[in-house]
Amino acid sequence: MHAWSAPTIPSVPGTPPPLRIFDSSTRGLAAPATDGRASLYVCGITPYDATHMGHAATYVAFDLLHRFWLDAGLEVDYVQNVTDVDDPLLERATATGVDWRDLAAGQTDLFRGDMEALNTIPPRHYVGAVESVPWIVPVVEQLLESGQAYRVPGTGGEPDGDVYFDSDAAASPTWSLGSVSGYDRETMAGFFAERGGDPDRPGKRNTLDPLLWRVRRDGEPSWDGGLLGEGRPGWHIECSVIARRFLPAPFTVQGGGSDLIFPHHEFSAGHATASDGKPLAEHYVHTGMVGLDGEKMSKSLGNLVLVSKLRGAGEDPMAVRAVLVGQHYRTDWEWTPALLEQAKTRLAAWRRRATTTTVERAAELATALRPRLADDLDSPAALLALDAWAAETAEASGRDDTGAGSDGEAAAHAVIDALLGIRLAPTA
Ligand code: 5CA
Ligand code: ZN
Repeated sequence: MHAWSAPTIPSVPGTPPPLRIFDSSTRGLAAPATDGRASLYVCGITPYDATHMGHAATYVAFDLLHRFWLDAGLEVDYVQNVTDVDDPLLERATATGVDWRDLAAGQTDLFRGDMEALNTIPPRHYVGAVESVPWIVPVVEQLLESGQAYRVPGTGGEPDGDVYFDSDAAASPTWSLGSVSGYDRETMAGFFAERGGDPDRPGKRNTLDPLLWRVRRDGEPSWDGGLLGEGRPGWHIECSVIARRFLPAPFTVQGGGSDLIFPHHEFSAGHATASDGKPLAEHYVHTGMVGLDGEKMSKSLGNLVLVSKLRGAGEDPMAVRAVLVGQHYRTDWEWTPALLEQAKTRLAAWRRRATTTTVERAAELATALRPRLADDLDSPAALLALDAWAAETAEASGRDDTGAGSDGEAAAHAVIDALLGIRLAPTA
């Protein structure tokens, strides 16, 4: 499916120091080896409700990584999916009397508009679950054939033949249960039940085994599954197959919110390794959860601050972006209206200061921002450097800003846009 319009990324003289970023699978800082290219897969939305601040924070965080790599002169292959068929989407469609396809298409469109307004670089490949079904079927067939998947007999009203991943049979030196999340069995069991798993389904070999293929049920959409029979894919195999199809094995960074560490990224990796013996990704990077009034912001709870609502109310999307960039990507935080007000004040100060800056001072700004971003994407520190720059007067900084003018302003705008994705120039 199509993504959204790509913004122009200004190029800024100079290069950043090497990146160090926190890898949640090793629980330590990693220095991704990139060799001129980097590849990124970020788990996309399940489009049954509009983009909230938690989604926006996650995509803006990976947009900072994308921009860092571009600034380092790398070619970046970026893939994002859309889970355009899944239980919560189908449930919402039924509850609201809307066709599930219309619900998904409408919400995906809203998301595109939000991402564009927030100045995020689109993925090169934006891929829906529905369009990936024909690629998923042969992978599940092969997992069955190699004994790393099994069929579960029908019981308690469920039909025969759902296919599950055999976590124990698939264990290898490259992947075994817990190797991506680092969680112990008890923690995994808790998250599995909480996040869409079905530990109590009779006939499973390991209660944590996830669904690969759900055979057709009346009233649910289904596709030709070859030897699997009519049905639809499980969630983790979707991302595993899409990532493998468009990115190298392993690719550089698997990204998403920390709510995806287990079971989603654990099993996306497990499925890929069971299929071809290779690790899914070199590094796993996860964003903290954004909350509202003491709870995780989530579509299922309904406690949402929507990007589209703020835009509709006339808020500057760059102020929203400044709130998001002002938080460290790994920290859990709470959205408050005060944060938006603060961001507006900062943004206005940066805009004012840009008009008095010189090209030379703008270059120094880039030199100040880059090491902060290289340090595990410390964007709050980068914004403090912007505040310090904005607080400077020509006198206080001991320099003569008489050389300032539109070149200096354009240079400052370019630095702040290229590295942080914050556009200071008014948009048409
Ligand atoms: N479609 C799947 C991923 S394949 C999914 O999790 N969709 S989602 O719509 O629920 O979330 C989309 C992205 O936003 C995921 O990366 C998720 O981890 C992230 N996310 C969801 N809620 C929050 C939140 N409150 N704070 C930060 N990130 C969040
Ligand atoms: Zn995913």
